[in-house]
Amino acid sequence: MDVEKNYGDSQIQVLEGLEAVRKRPGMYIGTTSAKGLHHLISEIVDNSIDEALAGYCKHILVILHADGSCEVKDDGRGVPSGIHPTVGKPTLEVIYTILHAGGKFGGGGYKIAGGLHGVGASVVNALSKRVEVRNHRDNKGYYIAFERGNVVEEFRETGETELHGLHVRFWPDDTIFETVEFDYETVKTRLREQAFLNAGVDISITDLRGEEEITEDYCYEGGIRSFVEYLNKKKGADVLHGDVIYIAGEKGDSQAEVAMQYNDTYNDAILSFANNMHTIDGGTHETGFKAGITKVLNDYGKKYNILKSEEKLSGEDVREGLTAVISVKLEDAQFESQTKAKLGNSEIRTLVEGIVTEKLSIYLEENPETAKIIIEKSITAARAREAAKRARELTRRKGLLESSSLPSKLADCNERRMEYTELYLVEGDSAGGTAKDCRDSRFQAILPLRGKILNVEKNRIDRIYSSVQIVPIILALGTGIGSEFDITKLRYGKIILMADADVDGSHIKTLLLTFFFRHMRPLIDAGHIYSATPPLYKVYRGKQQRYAFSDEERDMYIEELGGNAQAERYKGLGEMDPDQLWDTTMDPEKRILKRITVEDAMEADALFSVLMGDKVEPRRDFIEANAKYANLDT
Ligand code: 28F
Repeated sequence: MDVEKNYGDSQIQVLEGLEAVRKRPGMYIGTTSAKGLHHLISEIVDNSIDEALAGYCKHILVILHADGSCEVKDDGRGVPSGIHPTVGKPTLEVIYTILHAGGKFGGGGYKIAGGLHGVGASVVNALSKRVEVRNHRDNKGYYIAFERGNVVEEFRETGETELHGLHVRFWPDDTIFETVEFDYETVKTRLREQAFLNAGVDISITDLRGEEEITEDYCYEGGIRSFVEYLNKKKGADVLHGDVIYIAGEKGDSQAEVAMQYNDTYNDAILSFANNMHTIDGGTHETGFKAGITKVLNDYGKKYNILKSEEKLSGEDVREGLTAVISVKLEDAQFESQTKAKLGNSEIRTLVEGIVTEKLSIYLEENPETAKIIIEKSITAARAREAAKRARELTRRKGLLESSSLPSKLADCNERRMEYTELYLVEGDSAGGTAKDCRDSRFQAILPLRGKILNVEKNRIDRIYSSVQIVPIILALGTGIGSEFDITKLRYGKIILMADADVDGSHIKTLLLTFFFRHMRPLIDAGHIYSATPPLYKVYRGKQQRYAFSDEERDMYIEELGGNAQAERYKGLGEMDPDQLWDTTMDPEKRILKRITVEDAMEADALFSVLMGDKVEPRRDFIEANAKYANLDT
């Protein structure tokens, strides 16, 4: 860094003509598509950012002018104003007309922290119809203009000024680019990204092309921490821990920083950058980061016995719901892959993995609450993944799920058209028997589920797939499961969970919902899953009777029937006789069905962890919260 502080006019490197750039633009900016066009802005802005990183520039303004040009202004020191000793021309002219070796796409080095200000400026000049440069330094203004890379207005002093910094306005060459129209959103996104990556640098964009002037301003003191917060907010996700975890370190000339925060979704969003360039294809910095967090979380889980000895978190597990930004700065960055968007420097993997391993461990030790949240999220992911794997294996098991036979306990209905049919999943053989007796067999099918309930609290989800309760359901629905799941094969329009209104009933519903959510999610999304609502009380006086679905209703009926009206609590479905069950719970004319909805994936993510967690209360709340009153037969 120090070397670049005060270099004079003599340090410009290898010289080359600009014709090469106009002949083969792709070599220098990758493409002449819209992407290449926008790259021009980045090339200029990058120079301002270098000046900001050197500590001399705080504001960068980007203006999209109505005439199609783009102007970039910074408030740095401005370019040294003298004559370049070896070239014998003004330094500003040298920077804009002589191609520097080692451009990004020509192979070789990179400018950041390397003190190569101005790389890229000549490329922009070569590919622009016109470029005007206004330099402000030591209270004097200077001006020079170019067309297609050639000087058209000689370098001159323009008088006194209070300004400092460089202003560059360029008109991209429409004989080179497929389009010369800048896209506001593209520019804005890129600039905001740069503001995140360079903490404290204030970057604004102004669009003067429309009827109304638009200006947006980006400056983040938090840098990539703010980037992570922004990404999570944009997702609409709830974060699992308040603070963004921030890790930074350096070795030799290389610096690395990482910001990370978990949210309640299933997906990860890991963005990586090398020298402020987005490395879409990842590379060594990303690999190092992933290896680091996997190791740290496994070690932590083992150390505190949160992970059982046979359990191991995979990379995927520890990344579920993770939003992270990795930014490295290095000299001599090597880019691989077709798009040159993959970092290849192997020393960076070591650096990033090293700092993550060391500093994330420390962070977790110092923040045990956050640590617990993260590790539990990862364990949930691991178990779900394991369960999914078993589900797939299960489908492969011939003669079980692939068989076209229906489960023996199923009392099917006559109607074959799915839209008209209902399948009642009934807790317990005795209630199942009652339901079979009273149902309308034209369209109502009954599948009793074994009495003894698999306790989701105490059983890993993989047990569910071999469970005597679940397999018959899969067979009855006809859809298959896992990768073979096919909703068009669904045999019933409504799948109605009918369980007692007690804790056991709640458990079996939880189990079923967990299962549907994870492996037959489209059934929930399409509104096929319902919950029946059996009454809580029978209120009677003589021959008159009422069914109450709440305590309030019970009290109301007691009053209504008057005198010595009695209320009797139904402890289970099995206590009702067939007529009562039909009247209260199964008759489409009278029953209350609650449709189970999953509001959106985000919300469901969080709810699922609740379902899989150790606490019974939130799990029960889930069922209640997600059972919406649905109108009959809608
Ligand atoms: C709108 C684009 O390009 N800003 C720039 C500087 C500052 C220096 C510099 C640039 C000098 C000899 C190369 C000033 N004082 N914005 C920009 N700001 N280039 S480009 O120096 C270039 C070197 O060879 C600068 C002291 N050192 C450097």
